[in-house]
Amino acid sequence: MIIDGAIGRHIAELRERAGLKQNELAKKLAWSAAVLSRVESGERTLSEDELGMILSSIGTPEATKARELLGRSWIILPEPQLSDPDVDLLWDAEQTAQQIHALAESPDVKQFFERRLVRYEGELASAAKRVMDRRFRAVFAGTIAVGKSTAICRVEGLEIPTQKGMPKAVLETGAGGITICEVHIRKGPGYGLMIDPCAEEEIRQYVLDFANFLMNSPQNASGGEQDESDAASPGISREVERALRNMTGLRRKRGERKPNGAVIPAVDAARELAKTMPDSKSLCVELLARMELHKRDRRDIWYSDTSGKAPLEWLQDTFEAVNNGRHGEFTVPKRIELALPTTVLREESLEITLVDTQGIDDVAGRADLEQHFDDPHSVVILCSVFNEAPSTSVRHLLQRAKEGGVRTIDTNAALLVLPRPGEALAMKDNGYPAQNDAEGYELKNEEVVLKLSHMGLASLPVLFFNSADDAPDVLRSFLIDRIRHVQDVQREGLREIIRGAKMLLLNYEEEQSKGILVAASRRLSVWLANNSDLSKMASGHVEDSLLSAITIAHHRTIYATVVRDGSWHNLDYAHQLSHGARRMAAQLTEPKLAGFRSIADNLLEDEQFSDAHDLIRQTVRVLEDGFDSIVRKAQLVGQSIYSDELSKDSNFWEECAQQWGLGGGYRDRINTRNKNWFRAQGHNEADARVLQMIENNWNEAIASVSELLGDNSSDED
Ligand SMILES: Nc1nc2c(ncn2[C@@H]2O[C@H](COP(=O)(O)OP(=O)(O)OP(=O)(O)O)[C@@H](O)[C@H]2O)c(=O)[nH]1
Ligand SMILES: [Mg+2]
Repeated sequence: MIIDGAIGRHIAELRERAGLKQNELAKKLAWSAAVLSRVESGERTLSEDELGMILSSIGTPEATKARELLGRSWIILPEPQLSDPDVDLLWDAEQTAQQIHALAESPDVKQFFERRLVRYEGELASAAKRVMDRRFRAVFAGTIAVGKSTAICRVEGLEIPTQKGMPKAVLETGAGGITICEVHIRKGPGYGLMIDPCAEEEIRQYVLDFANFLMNSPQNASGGEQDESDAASPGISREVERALRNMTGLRRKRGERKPNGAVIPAVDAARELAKTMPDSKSLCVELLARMELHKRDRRDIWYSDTSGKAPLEWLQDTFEAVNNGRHGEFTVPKRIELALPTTVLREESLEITLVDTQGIDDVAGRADLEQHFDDPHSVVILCSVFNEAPSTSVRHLLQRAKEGGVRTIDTNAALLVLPRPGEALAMKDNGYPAQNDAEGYELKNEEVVLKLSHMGLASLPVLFFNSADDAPDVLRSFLIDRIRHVQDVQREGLREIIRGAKMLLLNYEEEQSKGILVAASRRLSVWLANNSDLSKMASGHVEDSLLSAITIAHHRTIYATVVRDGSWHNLDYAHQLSHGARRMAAQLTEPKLAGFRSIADNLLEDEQFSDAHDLIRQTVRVLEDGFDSIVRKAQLVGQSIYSDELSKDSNFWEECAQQWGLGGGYRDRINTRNKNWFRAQGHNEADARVLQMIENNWNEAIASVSELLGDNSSDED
């Protein structure tokens, strides 16, 4: 076997840790130092014998261990790297999987065992894959201007010192509405930016909205609701409007008073241009022409020392230019990746990406934020201002995650409270002000825990972090601890499966424990038989989440989504329907899952069933997997109701669009139309489709559990 050059780095590490210089080891091997150097740099491959010689010449226990590791043959699981800290756990999983596989293949294995063996093999493979994956994301989400970008820059040292006050953050920060899209900070070959652009159609729609806004005077541009912020354009966030203005060169100039008293009035170049245009379509064409999108086709840019700037300064300038549409070669970004040559959070054993998100300006339930709750390798850091902690949008996101059946909130979410100087000291204890920040945090923490416990989330980890004063290590340790905790839970999940699989291998030989299996199976089967029917329970409607989102959304947000036929990231019909469907699924099946778990827990606490513990745990996992897959499928059904039917109903969208400008009650008019659509003849089956899917899949999940129990519970021996 020829060993891949990638081993070279590992050899160099082992040699260095053994205190040997390259030439010393080369001498022991009777090789030239040049050959060893090529091996270590990965340029020269090795035979198995040569590798064995190198490792025994290094001679440390670590090198002996590496030799042992290299002797292992991985058949079922992918081979982990030698330096993988979980290499022994994974090997245990591999060996167990090999035994399980061999037994499942043997001709005289009983069917009941075979089903469980096949299941174990699949469980081992997927849990091992999860443990092996070291790519984690820490996603910062929260209201605009809460300080997400500032905190990320603090923790990662992406700061440029200033003469006084806070250092300047590399990611642009400001008074809110700054970060234009999701920004991923990760390790790369150097300092650089890569962008995923917005689709042309999306940009065209932004420009059209902007043009419509410019053609109408601010007074006419409202949905009839009185609001002091009506001077803003609907459909485009502040971040995007700023980028469009910069790309078209149509800026606003503030009014000015000269020292001689003369007043120069404010000028909005975009409005001036609009005055010369016959209608918004022509204006839209003119704006698009000015943007010169064909020239904005660059997708990445890298630092070179010829720029004459220090790397962080260059990164800051370039990021700001791209984030504001001021860089002539870049278009409106949908996602920016910011590469650093250094290891993120200085954690060599992990590949961490820090994700900065666009601040929540209105509806918190956005697909781009909520998708992260479903990723087992993401920790969602919910950011809140101090005084409102946990803020409404954070509570809203947590509430929706709970009702959507996310089972990993406790492990994969955390609350980050971002106090500004002085806020903690303003806290009072029995009327007396806090003596110091720590005491202020403690007092606030009591309030936070109380609010979280009302939501059933009292154990959610909380950190108070003042980006201006606190050491970055505090936040770094918190983030690493969160990730480590997720890893521990994933490892424990794998261990549980290995233990169970080993027990099954043992039980297979020891038929005498069968009586216990029969008794345990019977109890579980009786419960399943009594709980398979979901149909009698109320579950709400698929449109419920959409209706409540519209109730709380700003009328401009609603207008913007309606003119985009419901497809807009700030208030997305498809996403709200997905969530509505998912909520129905969780509402129907979660209590059942909890019921099954409590029966299982009773049996697990009972020592007389100890021989059946692996069977009981395996059935719980099967039902949990079934539950997870039901909520995800429900989401897809919700999505398809939008994409297959609602999005195509042009009359509906036209009617909704016409509701703008008809005076007060805009939200109600839209929601009446939403309700009517779902209650109208022919659309009525939306709920039925979701319910049918839930029922079928729940029955399938129950059937999978029963199959594992089957032969035992019916076998009267
Ligand atoms: N004094 C002080 N100011 C802070 C602190 N954290 C953030 N700020 C300021 O608050 C403002 C908003 O911070 P950002 O980091 O831009 O907030 P954000 O959450 O990224 O905002 P968006 O990207 O617009 O959603 C900036 O002016 C920061 O300088 C802090 O701990 N202390
Ligand atoms: Mg920001």
